[in-house]
Amino acid sequence: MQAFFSSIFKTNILKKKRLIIVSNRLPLKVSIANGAVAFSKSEGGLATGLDSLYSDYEKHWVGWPGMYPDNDEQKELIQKELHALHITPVFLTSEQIQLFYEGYSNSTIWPLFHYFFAYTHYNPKYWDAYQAVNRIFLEHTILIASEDDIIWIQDYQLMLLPGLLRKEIPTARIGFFLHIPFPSYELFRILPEREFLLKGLLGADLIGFHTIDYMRHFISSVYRILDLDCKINHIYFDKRVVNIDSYPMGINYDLFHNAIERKGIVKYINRYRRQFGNHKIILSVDRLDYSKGILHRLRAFDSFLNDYPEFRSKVSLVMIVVPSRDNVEKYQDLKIKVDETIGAINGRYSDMTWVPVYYFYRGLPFEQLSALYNYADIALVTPLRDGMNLVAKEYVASRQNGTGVLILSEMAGAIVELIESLKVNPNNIEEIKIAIYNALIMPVEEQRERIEKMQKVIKKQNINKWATDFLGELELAGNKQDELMKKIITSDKISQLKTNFHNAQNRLLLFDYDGTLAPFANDPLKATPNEALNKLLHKLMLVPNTSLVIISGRDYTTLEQWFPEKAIKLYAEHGAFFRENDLWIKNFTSDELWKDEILLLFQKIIDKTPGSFIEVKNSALVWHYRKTDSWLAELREKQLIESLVYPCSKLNLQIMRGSKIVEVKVPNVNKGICAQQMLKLKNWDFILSIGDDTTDEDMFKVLPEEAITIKVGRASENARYSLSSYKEVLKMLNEFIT
Ligand code: GDG
Repeated sequence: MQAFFSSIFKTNILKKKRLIIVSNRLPLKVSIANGAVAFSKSEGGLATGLDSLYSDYEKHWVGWPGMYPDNDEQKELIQKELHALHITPVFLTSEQIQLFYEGYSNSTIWPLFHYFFAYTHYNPKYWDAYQAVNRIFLEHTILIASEDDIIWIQDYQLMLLPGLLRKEIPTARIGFFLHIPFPSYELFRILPEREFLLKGLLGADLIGFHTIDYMRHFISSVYRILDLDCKINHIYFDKRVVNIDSYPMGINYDLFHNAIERKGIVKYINRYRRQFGNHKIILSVDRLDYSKGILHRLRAFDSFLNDYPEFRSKVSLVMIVVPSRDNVEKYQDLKIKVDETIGAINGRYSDMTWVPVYYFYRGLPFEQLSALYNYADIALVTPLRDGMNLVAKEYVASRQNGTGVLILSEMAGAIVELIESLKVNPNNIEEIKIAIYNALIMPVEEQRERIEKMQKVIKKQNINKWATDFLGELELAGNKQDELMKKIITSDKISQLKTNFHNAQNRLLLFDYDGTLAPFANDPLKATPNEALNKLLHKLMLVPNTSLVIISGRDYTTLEQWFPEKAIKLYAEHGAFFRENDLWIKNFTSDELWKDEILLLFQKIIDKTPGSFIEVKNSALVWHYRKTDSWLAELREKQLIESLVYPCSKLNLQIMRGSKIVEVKVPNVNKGICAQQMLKLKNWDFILSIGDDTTDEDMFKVLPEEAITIKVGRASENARYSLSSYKEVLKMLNEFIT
């Protein structure tokens, strides 16, 4: 027993970094017999996977022990024993398990995320319990976690926990891994609580999925449901950047590959050899679950025996079905159907010396399972949906002599890596039937070639690599997060800046307008400065020796109308024009002949993109897509830029991507040039530059190091500080003048 736990909780006393794993279930089962606490391993992909995780961290585990203590004494006894092993048990009542685990987790999320829409069951009580239990996990986690710890939350039962934890321990490194598929937006959007789940997940610094597809679906849901700023695999949420990536979970390769060297396993293999003789064996191993495609598989085997009678008496299917969730109705129904189907097949085909399906409705000890992996000629792994599927990998790893055939569903995450398997659509009975036939007649050389290639892949991408990659990137993401956090201007910093502002002799204020001093409006003409902003700017202008400059992408007619006070220096169209006294001066040399050709290209895109439009400026043409569906906008943006590259290089024009815009403009005009012109005018001893857009980066770049550069929204490498929105900018500036 002690050996089992020391293998889970190998700690390195030299490095003290603490890793707290939080999962619904602990990697062990607890029971009480004769007043003593007893532990045993628990089955399931996650427990099996993390069980063999070795790392340099001091590891702690928080989770449900899988039982209900009879009284407080028992609870305390379990707690004591588990605490000594760095395990914090979360005790839940049977009602909580019924509503949170069997309910929201397994009757709502599980079916929906596995594309079993019709099985999805709603009950407001489920959601209440899900929230309540996530909070209970929070309470237990914060009892042991501190801000220097790494907290790694596992799976769909705890999707609210990252957000809850983030509020309690804002600087902790929080990671989340989803072991099941993340469904397409079209399915996910059905959930009434979709927004809360997404926001809960976004409390993490890093969210991991098994495959790129799940990751893509998640990002698409975030885009569409929360309308957040997403850049490739980074999502900007609540002043933080959340990283999203795929980490295909692996297995303990050596454990399975070398298992055949164990005496206990050889004993079983010999026993099977005696029993099955020359019969070919097809193996299938799953938890009892409708997502695993057990019935389809049986139908395919039935059809195989029917259509290839020459294989009767020569091949048997060994089917291990591990009992699971037997309190959920759908699972009870499935069990009955599986029993009936197997009974029917065996009744139809078996003879005195041959049984077509050997059925075990129980979990087998590791030795026996491993012996079967070694003995079976074929593994038939055909889930209708599966996050990853570790059984497929374990079978391949176990084939030390290189023979064997893996038939694998294209709906399992594992298919991405196991491309040398015989790929089948698990809904296509005919295809599975033919795959069984092809597997049975596959020459040994081909088997070896395929198995060897797959072994190479899964040997490398093993469980340790999975955990190390995830944790390494979580730490990196956390470090980057710290850097960004340092840039956020605190109220202390504002007081200090205010003092500097008032002590200065010559002040230069360089402000962008949209998104910096005012919010974005769907119709750009409606983003007029309001009275409060006008008052603020007026007060700033009245501070002696202060030059207030607005450098905007807007055309000069609009700026003139919005800011008639001549004391404000205005740069329009990113500096293509500037106002001097009453005059607008052109700051570039090219003509406007280029516009017709470019307009045609813009028009083509607009016709196909509802909600987008063109803004025609003197020095530029702008395509706006703020109101367009984000995926469509992304596609059209790419198409537009592709079509612009050649004409723009021919006409010597610049293509620029901004905040929900693509702009084509004359060259040698940018906000950096405006800022440089202003720098030359005086010996400024207080320079404040604020902007939210990529075009403002040019301004930040040219300013001296001591300038106070502030990026609004997502922090930028070129700006020293950041503020989350225009509201905070206004708050800070108001502070300066009070
Ligand atoms: C979830 C996702 C994802 C099974 N029967 C016995 C036994 N097992 C072990 C296997 C394997 C594990 O249980 C099953 O793992 P899977 O990956 O196939 O499936 P889930 O339990 O549904 O796991 C899944 C996984 O999380 C990891 O992220 O791959 O997609 O649904 O390791 O060996 N072990 C023993 N006896 C059995 O009878 N000893």
